[in-house]
Amino acid sequence: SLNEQAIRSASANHPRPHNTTFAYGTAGFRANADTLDSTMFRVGILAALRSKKLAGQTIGIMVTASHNPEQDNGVKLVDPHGEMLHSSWEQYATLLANAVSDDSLVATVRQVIQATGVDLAVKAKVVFGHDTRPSCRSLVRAVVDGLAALDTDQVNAGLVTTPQLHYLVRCLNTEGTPEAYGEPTVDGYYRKLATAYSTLATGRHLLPALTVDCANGVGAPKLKEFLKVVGNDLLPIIAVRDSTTQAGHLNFDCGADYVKTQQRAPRNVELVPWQRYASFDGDADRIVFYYADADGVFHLLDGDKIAGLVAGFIMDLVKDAGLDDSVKVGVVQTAYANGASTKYLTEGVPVTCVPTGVKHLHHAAESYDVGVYFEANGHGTVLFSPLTLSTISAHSPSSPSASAALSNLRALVDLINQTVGDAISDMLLVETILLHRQWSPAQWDRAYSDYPNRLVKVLVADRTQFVTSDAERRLDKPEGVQAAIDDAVAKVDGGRSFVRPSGTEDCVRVYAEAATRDTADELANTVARIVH
Ligand code: 16G
Ligand code: ZN
Repeated sequence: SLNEQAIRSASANHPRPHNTTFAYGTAGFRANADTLDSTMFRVGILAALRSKKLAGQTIGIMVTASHNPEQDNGVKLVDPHGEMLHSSWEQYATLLANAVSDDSLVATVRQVIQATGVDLAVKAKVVFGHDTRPSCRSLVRAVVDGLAALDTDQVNAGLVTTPQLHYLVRCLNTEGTPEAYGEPTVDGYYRKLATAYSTLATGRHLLPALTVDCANGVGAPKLKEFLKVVGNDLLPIIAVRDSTTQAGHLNFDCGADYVKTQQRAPRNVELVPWQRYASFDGDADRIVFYYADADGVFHLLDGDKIAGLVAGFIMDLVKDAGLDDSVKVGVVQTAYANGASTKYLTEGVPVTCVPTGVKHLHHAAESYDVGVYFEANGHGTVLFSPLTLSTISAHSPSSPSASAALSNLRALVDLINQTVGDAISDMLLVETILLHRQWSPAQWDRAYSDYPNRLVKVLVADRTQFVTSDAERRLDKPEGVQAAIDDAVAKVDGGRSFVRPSGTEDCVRVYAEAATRDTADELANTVARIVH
């Protein structure tokens, strides 16, 4: 039964701030850390309910605000297979977070139990972790109080990257089954990746070192822990922006989001021409690569470039292994993918476009035998369908070269974190491919040239008035706006533009692409004026 008194008295220690409403959005709850204590407590309760609803399977809680400034924090829930919380439960997260008093919280818990058919007799199990933000310590305590109020079995994963937490959830729920994903410890995660990477890298001619900007976040200590396991001789890496103890440094003038949106190297990182660089974001679930040419011009290798590199490599392995009749590769993108990447990919593979947000990409990728998904911002991974996994493990190769391709394919399956985008795993994937191809970043970049593009933010009175369709590429509302955008686009050579309400900020975003830098800027400004 429900211990209402336990909830009520614990809730009294985590009062809800007035004049704030919370919404569980595409990336969970995210706000200034000072406002989040009650929300964390309530997320603990929700995770316990979710676990009970799913027959006591382990649910994950990650306390992080990713690339947001250091003073923010946030929290997201992870479902048993290591994927994002099912969207049907987001409304309950929002309801609980906004209950105005201890009593109404209890009533809301009752309401969620009723609506979802939770069996209170089931013991709940939850694993939780956090990033390097100074606010995490007290916010995690609030989560624990929420878990305790429902007498939950807890696993404290401590300081972890977001994808490590997703990995742990999947491992804990599959341990001892035929679908076992790995040893449910962070050490097990390192060993799994290190073994796979060693298989793929051994015997290859080493490339010059990769410099990794860790965004002064959790990726720094975790990358170093991994390097101890894998050893430096197969993976020469120089970690920079790796300070997690100095206040205000997290994500500041560095990290994947900074590099992608500013289109420049982290501040004070001097790019040596033609060398490889990569940036993680604050919770290490995104990565972008870049380099400078001989003139010092910055070149970004973003999620689109990664998708092309990865899809091409996997298709080659599948073919060389003799599996190209039974295993089909597909790519999933969003409307933000550069048009040049879509054109390039479409020549070789089926490409699907879905709305922004990891859950949409992940879901669409599941419909391919091998689904490669990346957002342009550097979040992405590769999913192998269950049938494909058994095909790969049962296949007997017909030649020594087919056999070599097959072992590489098998190692690749282990190298890739299939629960969610993972900066460390994606870094290893890219490094593996460059090693096999013996490519410099410029050779990788040669596949296609990005069309000039511009992203602008427009503040509007009410962004909920903006309703999109066709994977966010068209505006159904406000009426007439799409027709005006179409007119503007038609006047520009190579023009493409779309408008969507942000899921994380109170604004709408305008994206525009065109044949030249100037016309792309102009188109973005024209469309911004149309929606304003
Ligand atoms: C969230 C999404 C990210 C997306 C971004 C777009 C997840 C875990 N994260 O951070 O994938 O790129 O939102 O932000 O789904 P926007 O809606 O403000 O443009
Ligand atoms: Zn992130």
